[in-house]
Amino acid sequence: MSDKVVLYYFNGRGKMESIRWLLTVANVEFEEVFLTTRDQYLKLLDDGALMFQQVPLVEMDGMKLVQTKAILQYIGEKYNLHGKNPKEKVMVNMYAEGLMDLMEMMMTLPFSADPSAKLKTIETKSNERYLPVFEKALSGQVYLVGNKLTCADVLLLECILMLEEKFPQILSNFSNIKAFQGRMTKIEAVHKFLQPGSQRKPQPDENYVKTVMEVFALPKLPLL
Ligand code: GSN
Repeated sequence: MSDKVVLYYFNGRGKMESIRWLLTVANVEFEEVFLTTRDQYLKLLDDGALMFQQVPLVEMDGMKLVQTKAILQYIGEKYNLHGKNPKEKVMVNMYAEGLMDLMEMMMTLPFSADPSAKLKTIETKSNERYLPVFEKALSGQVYLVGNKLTCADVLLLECILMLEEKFPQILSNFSNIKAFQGRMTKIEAVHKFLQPGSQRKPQPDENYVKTVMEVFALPKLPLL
């Protein structure tokens, strides 16, 4: 196995996008193998590369890593983006888990029976449950945890950018989060990642959904 970091996933956001974000902020270069056919997935299974028969898969440091949260935690620990002590680490994890719950709802939109109802739920929960937490945490603070950039900040940025794609005004009542977004997007690696042609993926389209359905031999939409 080479020294390179190699990501195996679809050419789309899904569960891999947070990993792409974190590697980018950690200034780690990565290559990607995009799954486009069922045979590619079957080959990974055959090779024993997928511990639970699932992607994301990240080849890194001589390991074949699966499970998104474990991968994020490993990268966070390795690049000092996961808090300095147990109390900071648990805060990073709490924020990260909340953000992943919210982003997971968004991820499932193109596979849902009633995306517009789901979208409404996402908007309401963002406004009433999730964003107030971060607005409060960022009051008088530059970063969410320990006055230092962590994985929680990276996930928050990913999440709010995703929310704004669906609800352009959503941050209008959350001035601390908006200011945070302004600061974060000035980080050189982040700025570059937001430019066209970077490894950041666009919102899922029909082609992405079709590829996922084919690779996993799923019967038909809606799945959820
Ligand atoms: O977070 C994780 O990495 C795991 N707990 C779940 C990973 C997962 O569900 N992967 C999907 C594709 S990404 N979309 O949700 C997957 O590989 N599904 C195939 C299967 O047979 O479960």
